Amino acid sequence: MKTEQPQIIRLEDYREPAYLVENVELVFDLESESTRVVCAATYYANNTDNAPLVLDGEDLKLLHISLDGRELGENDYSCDNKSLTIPDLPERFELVIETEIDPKGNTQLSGLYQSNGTYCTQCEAQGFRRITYFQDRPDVMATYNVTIIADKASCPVLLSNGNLLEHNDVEDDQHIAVWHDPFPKPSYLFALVAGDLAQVSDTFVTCTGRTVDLHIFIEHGNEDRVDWAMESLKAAMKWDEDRFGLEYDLDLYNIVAVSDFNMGAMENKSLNVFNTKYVLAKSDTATDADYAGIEGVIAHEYFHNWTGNRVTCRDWFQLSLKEGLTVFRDQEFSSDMRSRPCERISNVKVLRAAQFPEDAGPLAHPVRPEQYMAIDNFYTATVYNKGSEVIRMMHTLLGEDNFRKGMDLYFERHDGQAVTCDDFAAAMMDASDIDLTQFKLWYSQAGTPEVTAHWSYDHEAQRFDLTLAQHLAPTPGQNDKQPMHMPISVGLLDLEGMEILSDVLSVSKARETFSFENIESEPVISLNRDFSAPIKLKAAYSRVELAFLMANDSDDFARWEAAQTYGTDLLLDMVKAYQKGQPFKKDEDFIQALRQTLLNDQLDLDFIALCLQLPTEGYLAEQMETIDVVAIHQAREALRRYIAEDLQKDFLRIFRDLRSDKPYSPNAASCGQRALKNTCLSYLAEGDDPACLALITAQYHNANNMTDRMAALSILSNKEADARLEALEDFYTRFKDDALVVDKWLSVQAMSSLPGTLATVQNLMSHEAFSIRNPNKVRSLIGVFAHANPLHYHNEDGSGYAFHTDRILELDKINPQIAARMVAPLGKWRRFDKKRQDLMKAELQRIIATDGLSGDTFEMASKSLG
Ligand code: B3K
Ligand code: ZN
Repeated sequence: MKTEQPQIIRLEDYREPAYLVENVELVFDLESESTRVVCAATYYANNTDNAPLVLDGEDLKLLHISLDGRELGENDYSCDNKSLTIPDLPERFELVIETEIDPKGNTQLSGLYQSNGTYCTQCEAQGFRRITYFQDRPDVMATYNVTIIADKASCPVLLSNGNLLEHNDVEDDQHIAVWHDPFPKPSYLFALVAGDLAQVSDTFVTCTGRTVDLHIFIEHGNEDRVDWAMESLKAAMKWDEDRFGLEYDLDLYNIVAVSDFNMGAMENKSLNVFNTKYVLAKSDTATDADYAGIEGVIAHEYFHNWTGNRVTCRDWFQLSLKEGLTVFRDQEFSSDMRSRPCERISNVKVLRAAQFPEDAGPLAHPVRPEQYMAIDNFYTATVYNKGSEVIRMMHTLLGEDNFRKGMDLYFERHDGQAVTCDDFAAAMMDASDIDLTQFKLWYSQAGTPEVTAHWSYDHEAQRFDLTLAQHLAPTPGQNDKQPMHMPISVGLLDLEGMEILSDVLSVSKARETFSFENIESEPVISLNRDFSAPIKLKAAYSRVELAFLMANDSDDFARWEAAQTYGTDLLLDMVKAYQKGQPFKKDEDFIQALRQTLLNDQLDLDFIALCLQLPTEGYLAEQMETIDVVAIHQAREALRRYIAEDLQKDFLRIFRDLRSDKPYSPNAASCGQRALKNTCLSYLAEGDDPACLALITAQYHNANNMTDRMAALSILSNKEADARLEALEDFYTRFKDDALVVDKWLSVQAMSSLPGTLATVQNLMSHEAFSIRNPNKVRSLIGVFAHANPLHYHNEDGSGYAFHTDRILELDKINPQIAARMVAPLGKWRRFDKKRQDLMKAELQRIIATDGLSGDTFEMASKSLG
């Protein structure tokens, strides 16, 4: 089969739907390989004159169509593998369509499919068309009535959106459930689940005193792993009432966890479907990071009930309307639940690791993209994480009170509608009287602005001048860029480290000078505090100033940032030395600055742990014109060894002090304690001292929680020692029946810097633990290798690239969405030396030349080639 070039869909071509739908009646007769779906819908013309009705459909077997009770013959409509078109329609009509689908054969996990025998759906963005023929676009909103008929023994649980109206036994051991969702919704929020699942229930009483039943459905045997998800859900419901005045709107909220899922979770109205990874946790199987992830994702999906479901997107170009805003909301929630500075730091780390490279490469696109081939390729860090930064900047520019007024106005105006990013910005502007016209360029201009800062102090005039100049480099399809409007938060510190001034500058010109008067002595400036704008800041700080900010800045983010900037500066010098064959120089001042941080008892432990972590290899790579993965790895390892040598005693003492026999708790304070203890342990491991190896091995075996066990295993996985193999074997034996823990076992091996890692990964592909059909397994093994192991992935013999490409092509036939999402690392070819460039390009060409390639993968590979 030749690859069909996918069509480009453009924002400028947006037209309202020709017909709107009032109500959808769906009947599902569930059979594993041949499910029958009857869809009866009431359509009415939307100011269109006798336009044909074009319904989307994919992988459907059409059985019958009838229009107002009359069965249509083949001459009454036309149908191909993408759509069904019916001409000559009245103003208002009822259309009944019967289709047959094959849930068991659905390996794409889009539409209706089976996961370990459970029927479940994933309709965002375009999965509903794989269930029935429909105008599968978010601006067609309807109420839904859903009838599910299934075998009672194998599918005792039958769920859909909204309220359960009826549940009865019928003949032949079948039963039937009827659900009604009173809120009009787009098809992407439709959901159905049927299977043999266990259920854990609780209730939440809303601010107006209504009781909401909460249920979490999981596979039998997992009942003891849902407490944290349930706690998180209740906390999120309460937080949304307190912070945004948003109350839940139905009497029932269901969450179902399935093990085969293309992403993290899905916010279907009152029936969220989740990847088990974001539901199941107990202390001996989940790490602190897993607990935090569950809290964040449970909250994110819950928050979508208002930002996404009650007010949805007019079209998929507006995806960030719901995603950017909901990420902002979940980040704020997590900041209120745990340490705000640490949450901000980890959000910025994600932005820098995933979004900045996207903005700087061939796949750069604006927060509101203007064109796409496959919308599934646009669930990106730009739409989500940069989208959230855009909302955060509005929040900073408007202030909390005005922002809240803007949110209230947004819901007042648009509840029940499908709207645009412009509508959101208009509500913010109208509520605050702050002009966001220029600010909206953040939605349309791709790329990360570079802001250069220069400053000078005039002793005579007692004035401090700060000049900021911004530059936005061209991105694909956008050569000329306008200056952006951004809030830059600054502070001035005197030489004792006291804060003289703090302010948020509203920056809007290409070059602009801000003067601060009555500054009595030369201050040190702290810039872009709290990462107030998602920019690359170029500021000529001396190392002395960076150490000063590390020790004194009152803004914790800026304090951490100073440590990162200092570390980066140092490491890039070491990279150069390595490339020239020169010995590394040890910078005692940096190590002493880290020591001061380590010993500062005013700081939170999780914050100290973050400050002690050097910039990642990936971050360092982004700072280099031509990436040298070997030099980066060597330099970073050497600096870690220097730190470990000089601070060994401190690390050992703190490690011992922080060890605890207390039962595990996921609260922020205990997480901080473990984070710092394990950071100390990882430095202690640098010396290859047998006593330290014994400490690590002991922690691995004696840990009473997965965070500590996994921390020890990660350290061991990089050690050429028998202890590594023993621990890996022990880990698998202990946890082989636990899919989520096996994922960790795969990842830790895929990340190893030891020689032979690619061979290990290749062997693991045929291990009983691995399945290419399960997205979690694919991400844990292949995804982690390609994204998080630069040293081996970019091996100069090209073996990493070839292995990766083979897997992309293998996956493309099974699950194109997952295959396409794996292409990005190859798209970084421009950043490497000629030899690697050629190897990477050749692999991209090999992908494109493959017959029958999916549109999703074609888009990513062709754009990556440029
Ligand atoms: N809205 C879903 C993502 C759907 C992805 C479709 N390819 C989850 C979320 O962002 O909440
Ligand atoms: Zn979302």
